[in-house]
Amino acid sequence: MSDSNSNSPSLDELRRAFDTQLATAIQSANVQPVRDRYLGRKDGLITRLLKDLGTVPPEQRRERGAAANTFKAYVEQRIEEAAAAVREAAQRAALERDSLDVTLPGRRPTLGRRHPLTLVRDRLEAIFTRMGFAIVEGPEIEDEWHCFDALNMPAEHPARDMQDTLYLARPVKGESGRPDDLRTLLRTHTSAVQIRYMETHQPPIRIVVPGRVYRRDDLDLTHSPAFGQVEALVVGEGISMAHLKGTLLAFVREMFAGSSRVRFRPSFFPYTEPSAEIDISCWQCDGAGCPMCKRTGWIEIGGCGMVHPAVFEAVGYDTEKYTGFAWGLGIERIAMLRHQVGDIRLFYENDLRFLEQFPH
Ligand code: 2NL
Repeated sequence: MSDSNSNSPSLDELRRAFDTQLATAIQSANVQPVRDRYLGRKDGLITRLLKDLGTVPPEQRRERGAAANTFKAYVEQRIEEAAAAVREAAQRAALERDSLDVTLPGRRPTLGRRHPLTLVRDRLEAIFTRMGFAIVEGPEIEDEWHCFDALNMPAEHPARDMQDTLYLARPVKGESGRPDDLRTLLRTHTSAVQIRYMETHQPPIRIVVPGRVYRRDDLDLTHSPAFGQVEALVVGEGISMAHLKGTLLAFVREMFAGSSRVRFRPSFFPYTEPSAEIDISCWQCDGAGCPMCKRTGWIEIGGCGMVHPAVFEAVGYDTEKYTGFAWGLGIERIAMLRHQVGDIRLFYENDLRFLEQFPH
C-alpha cells in the first residue's frame, strides 16, 4: 500500500475520473464545474491533495509531491484545451447559423397594383385634367338641401323615391348650422358636391367630381348599394349642348376607342333640361351589332343634360347670364364594360385571382 491514507483514491483513479468528467463536460459545453472541482482554490481536489502533502511521511513527500504536481499540470492543460475546443465549437456554430449564401436568387417583393375601379377613375381624371377640368371632392354624408332640394327635387318629388338612401340620426337641435328640418343622409350622387362648389365659386367653372355614392338597392349582378360615380359640370356664358356633346365625344374617344361615336337619347332628370342618356357606339363591333351591345350597336354609359335654371337659382347664379351642362356616369359600369366583367360584386370581394388580371 503506497498511499498514506488508504481511503483516498490513487492518482491513477483520479485521472481516469477526471478524463471521464471532462469528456462529458465538453459534450455539454460546460467545462467550468470540472475546473472548479479539481483546481478550485479552496475545495479543489488537487488543491487539497497538495495541502495534504504535509501529512505524508517525509521520505515519500518528494515523490508524492512531484506526482501531484504532474497531475495538476496535466489537469490544467486538459482543461485549457477543453475550454478552447468548446469556444471554437461555439464559434463554428455561430458562423454556420449567421452565414448567408450570397449566391441565392433574390426574393422579389410582391408589387401592389391599383384596383380596377381606381384604374378607371385615374384614367378618367387624367383625360379631363388635360381638358382643363379641376377634380373636386366632397363629403359622403350630406344634407337634403345639397343632395335634393338644390337639385330641383323638393320633398315629395317622385324622383326622391328612385334615389332613396340611408338617413342618419338627426343632429341634436342647435348643434348644426342647418335649419331643423334638413335631414342628414348618405349622398345618392356627387351632384351635392357641385352644389357646394357653385355656392362658393362664380362661373366660369369646369369641374369633375368623382366619389362614392349610396342608394337603397339590393346587391345583384349590376347593382350595389354603394358605388362609384363621376359627374362633370361646366358653367359659363354661352355654354350649349354642342359643348356637351363635343366634350363627351373627346372623352369617349380617349377612354374607349378612337373611332367611337356618341348618341343622345331623350330622357328626364329633375336637374337638367333637356336631358339625355349617353350611348356610345359599341367598341367591339363598331356599331354593327354583337352580343356585347345586345345587337343594337350602342352601349349606354351614363346620363347628361343642360343644367336646369332652378339649380342655378338655388345657388344664386344669374340664369339670364349663365348656362351649363352636366353629366354623370357610374365607375363600376365603365369598368365592367371596358373589361367585360359580368358581376359587379367581383369589384368588392378583393379576391386576388380577380384583381391580378388587371394591369399595374
Ligand atoms: C347618371 C346621370 C347625371 C347630372 C348627372 C348634374 C349635376 C348638377 C346639375 C345638373 Cl350640379 N346635373 N348632374 C346631370 C345629368 C345626369 O347623371 O346616369 N348618373 C350615373
